[in-house]
Order: sequence, then C-alpha cells, then structure tokens
Amino acid sequence: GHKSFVLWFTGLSGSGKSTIASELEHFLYKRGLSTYMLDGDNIRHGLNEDLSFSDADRKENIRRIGEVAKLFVDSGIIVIVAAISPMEQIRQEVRKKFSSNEYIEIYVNCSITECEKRDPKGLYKKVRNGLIQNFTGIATPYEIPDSSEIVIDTEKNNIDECTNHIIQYLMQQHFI
Ligand code: GGZ
Repeated sequence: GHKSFVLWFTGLSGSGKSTIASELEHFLYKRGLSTYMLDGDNIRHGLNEDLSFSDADRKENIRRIGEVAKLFVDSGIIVIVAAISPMEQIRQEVRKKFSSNEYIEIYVNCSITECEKRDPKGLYKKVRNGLIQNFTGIATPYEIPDSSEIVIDTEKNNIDECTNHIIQYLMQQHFI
C-alpha cells in the first residue's frame, strides 16, 4: 500500500473547500490511490447530527472528525477533510493527533464578501434574513490559520490552479 495522510481543508462557507477537495480526490483516484472524503456539512447530517453551531459543539464536531480521520489514516487511506474548522486551538489539537508527515493543513483563503457573493447554497441570504444564527464569518469568528502547510486563494486563482498548487506540494514533498 501507499503512504496515508490527511489533507485538512479549512476556510469559510463558500470559499471552495469541497469543490477543490473533490477535484483533488478525483486526481488521486486516477493515480490509483485510495481516498476518503469527510465533509463537515455531510457529517453534520449523520455522525454529528446531535451538534449545533455553538462554540462547544463546533469544537466537538472538529474533534470527532479528527478522530475519524485518524482511524482512516491508520487503515491506510488518504483522508480529505473539508470543514470550516474556524478555531485555531482545535485545529492545533487535531494536528497533534497525527505525526508531522501525516498531516497537511490547507487554508482556503477567500474574503467573506466574495463568499457571500457566490452564496452557492443561499445560506448567506438566509443569514441576512435572520433565518440562520451563529454563521461563521458574520456572527462568529473565523480565525485565520498561521501554520498551514498550503495556502490557496480561490479569489485570485481558479479551481484548476488551486488544485494543481496542492498536487505540486504533494509531489515535491513526496507524499505522492
Ligand atoms: C457555518 C453553517 C452554519 C453556521 C449551517 N455557520 O457551506 P456549507 O453550509 O455546505 O458548509 C457549512 C457547514 C459547516 O459545517 P462545518 O462542520 O464545516 O462547520 S464547523 O467546522 O464550524 O463546525 C454550511 C452549513 O454547515 N452551516 N449553519 N451557523 N456554517
């Protein structure tokens, strides 16, 4: 088998985490590598359906996703996580579960203005209409990471460019 590791995407809702994560998964699949994607939004409808968007529940959400990611990595699979993961402290705690050659954090940089303009799921509109509280970047903070292995900017670069940037990193660092 190949070396397994986790690619942890963090960024605002609408920044492009899931889109780029899926592109990357497709690339790794074509290379014959086994991957599994953990998407915050999906996991919140299953494993984490008991959790809200309070600070404590977001921490628990990320902690559990980190634990599941660890299980998959231990089983030899490349794990791709896409979750807002807005708090630096909990991101650091997740990082500590892995060895340094098993964990790659990818900060998906995109301004809140642009995320709101894209509004792919109409959530920002709902926030503005008072239908969603505690929305990250508007009512609750997103702490910009300062120790991400990779930073991509989906405002300046398109999806292919961002995906290629990650692929280049993985090849240069001999992850793939
Ligand atoms: C942020 C919310 C909220 C609130 C619902 N705040 O863009 P999406 O829809 O598909 O992804 C968002 C997802 C965030 O779940 P995460 O598990 O990634 O968040 S965290 O890491 O902060 O625990 C969004 C939707 O759920 N969503 N309400 N209030 N995002």
